[in-house]
Amino acid sequence: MIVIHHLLVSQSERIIWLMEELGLPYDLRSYPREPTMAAPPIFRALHPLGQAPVIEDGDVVLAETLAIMTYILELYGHGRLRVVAGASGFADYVYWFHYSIGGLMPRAMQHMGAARTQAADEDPRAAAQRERFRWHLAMIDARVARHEWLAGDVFTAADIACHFPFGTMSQFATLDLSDYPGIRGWLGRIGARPAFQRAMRAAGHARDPAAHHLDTQ
Ligand SMILES: N[C@@H](CCC(=O)N[C@@H](CS)C(=O)NCC(=O)O)C(=O)O
Repeated sequence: MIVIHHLLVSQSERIIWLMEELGLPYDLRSYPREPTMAAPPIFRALHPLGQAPVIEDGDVVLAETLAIMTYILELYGHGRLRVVAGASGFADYVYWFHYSIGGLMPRAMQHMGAARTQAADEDPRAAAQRERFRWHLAMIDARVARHEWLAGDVFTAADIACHFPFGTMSQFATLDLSDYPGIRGWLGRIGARPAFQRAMRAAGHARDPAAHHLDTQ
């Protein structure tokens, strides 16, 4: 059985969610952060970079969210939660899946860092960063306003991969989605998924971590 090493309140919840969506069993080991917010030493013992998530599957020890998700989907997904090569929507699936951590996460981290800095308001570089982040929000909003899910009509791992900045991460920085009804609708559709609800409970959340965006609808 796959062991998921989960750092509480972190990106590793995506892996729990993926397993719940696939209906696969897993052995969940959850750890709180250190007082410095770092992951505890077990993560460094598992992988040189010492970050979550990490999974173990027999002899395989694997880090890096999208690597883990790809590994699970390819080995155990039986074609579910992804668009196979050649099928309609394949390019969209590949784009949104990889955009999640290649494009969105760095921007969202920057946004979170800037939102915490008081000087950010007067700093023209911070204003430019905010503007850039709005391009991302507008792009995602347009996509999920026109399509039910990021890859098109079908929920995929791309939705799981892109959700984190709008859920758990957005609890720690101001993220006003009032101008983005498409994103709020998408968050609502995700929040209604039983597998998502089970996963968030297992990950340690008392409620949907994106619920604060939906309260304002
Ligand atoms: N690119 C990595 C990033 C992993 C990462 O930043 N993990 C954070 C949790 S959100 C972490 O372990 N933070 C604690 C630390 O760095 O000590 C991935 O997508 O898996």
